[in-house]
Amino acid sequence: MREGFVPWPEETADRYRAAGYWRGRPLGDYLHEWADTYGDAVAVVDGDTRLTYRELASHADGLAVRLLAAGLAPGDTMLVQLPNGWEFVTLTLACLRAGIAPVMALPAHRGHELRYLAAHAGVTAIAVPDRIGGFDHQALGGEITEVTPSVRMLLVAGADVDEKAADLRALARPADDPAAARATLDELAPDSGEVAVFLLSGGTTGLPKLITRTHDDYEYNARRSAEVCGFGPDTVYLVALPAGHNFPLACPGLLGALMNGGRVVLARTPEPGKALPLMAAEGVTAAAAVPAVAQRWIDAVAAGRHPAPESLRLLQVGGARLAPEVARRVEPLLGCTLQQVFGMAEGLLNYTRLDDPDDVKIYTQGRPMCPDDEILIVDAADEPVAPGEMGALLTRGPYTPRGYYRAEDHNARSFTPDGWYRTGDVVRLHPSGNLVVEGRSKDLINRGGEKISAEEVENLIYRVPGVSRVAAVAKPDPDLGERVCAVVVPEAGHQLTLEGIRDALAGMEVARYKLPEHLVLVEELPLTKIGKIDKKALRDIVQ
Ligand code: OOB
Repeated sequence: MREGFVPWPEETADRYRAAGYWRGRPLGDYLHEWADTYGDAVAVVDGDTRLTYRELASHADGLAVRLLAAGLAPGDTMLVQLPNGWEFVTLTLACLRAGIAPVMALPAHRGHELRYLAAHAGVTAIAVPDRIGGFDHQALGGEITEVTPSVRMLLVAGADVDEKAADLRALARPADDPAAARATLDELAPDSGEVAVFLLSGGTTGLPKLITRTHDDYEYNARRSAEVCGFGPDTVYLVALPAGHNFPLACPGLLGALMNGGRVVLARTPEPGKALPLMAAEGVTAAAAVPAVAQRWIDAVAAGRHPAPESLRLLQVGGARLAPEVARRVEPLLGCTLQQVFGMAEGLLNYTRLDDPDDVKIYTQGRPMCPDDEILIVDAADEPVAPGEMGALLTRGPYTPRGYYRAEDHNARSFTPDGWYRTGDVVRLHPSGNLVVEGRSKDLINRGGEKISAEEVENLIYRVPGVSRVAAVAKPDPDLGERVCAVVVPEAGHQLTLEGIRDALAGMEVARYKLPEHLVLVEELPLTKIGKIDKKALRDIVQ
């Protein structure tokens, strides 16, 4: 087992196996089963590229054996930063086949994030696009390769690959001897209890934490989600959120669609002007959105800019609070069922069910998907609150890991001694048995579903000359739900501006979505009775 991975206790693991949640097969093992079952059905659509199940399996196998031939090995880790496209799907499956665990970075990440992730996960390879928009990902990938001693390979997906890098598209073609490749990969198949993928935590700490998801737990995650969402061979699933996020990856996401013979349609952007016509053209039946995206789709249809995609049957909305006023408009305007999803990369998934009454679908965030998801709603002393009262949500279960990767100190705070994960969410049990998310105790900013650690932003702003003290807080926003507001005490004689602070952070190569969008200058920060910065008071100030 990988060092730094926190396993479930053995008797709990036995229970999960006995209940059939954990099947004891690595995720990559399923690829040929899908290909044998669904053969010539189209599995992946990315613009003009269409891959059948058979092609997907042979491309992934070919890529997997070439990665191994190039010196990567089962048990390795790869930093994956690819936009939504067939290369992402093929590479992820190739990694699963070869027992290489991808670390799911976002296209928006920059040097600050990627350097840390590469070092912390000890990756041996990095996969990036050549460029997106004006940004040269290949150059940054090259720099990180140079400064990270463990990295042996830079893979680039695009038309313009440097000599020093490996051409991902060229490697992702069928193996010269497909049967031998398949046999080799079957032979090397990892143990199902090993880490299959590393997801990034929404994070409340200065640096993001890595979440270990095993083959057993992640396969169940996607399989059970697909069951709850009624996925089958007729499902045409749209990936419009960044594919490395848990939601579009496995809730049920692209994995859940592939497991069931469905079709995965990849969109580069969730922009209504692109996503809505794509859904109509490809006959998309199911899509996942964060509330900010759902709202834009609804608005575009309501304003008559685009017709509602007739094929759409299910819209899943999660990642941040969905206002009931928006929830109420989904079914009438988009003509599909609304499903609320309250999930986390750390595991626990709550879904409203497709046949729930309207008030459950509109006012609640659903209930756990697994009968063995354990839920506790507790007060400040970790004592259960009375049913219906608000409290902090703790959870354990067959797809909720027992610790972050290589994070002993942090794990002592985020998990109780008996393995409950402290979600940092404040919830209430609705009389229907569903959960309602009322708020959170964790110190982050949820910008349109993208989680930003306040501490991380504060540490960065402290490096800006002229900053004496700083606190980062969420400012409510009609479009994105929240945006980052920096509350700063300047040093005497310094003129600080929002632009100046943003430029300084951009200069530190921080992902753009984390840069503050509001600045409030104050003479001092309010403190609580015990002398900590009073974030609640600050949130009231920046409202
Ligand atoms: C999803 O995963 P993460 O890891 O980006 O963020 C998890 C956090 C939750 O702890 C909660 O604070 C918030 O995002 N959240 C919601 C929510 N869904 C997530 N807050 C209110 N209402 C909701 N429906 O965001 C994620 C992972 C898998 C599926 C869906 C979302």
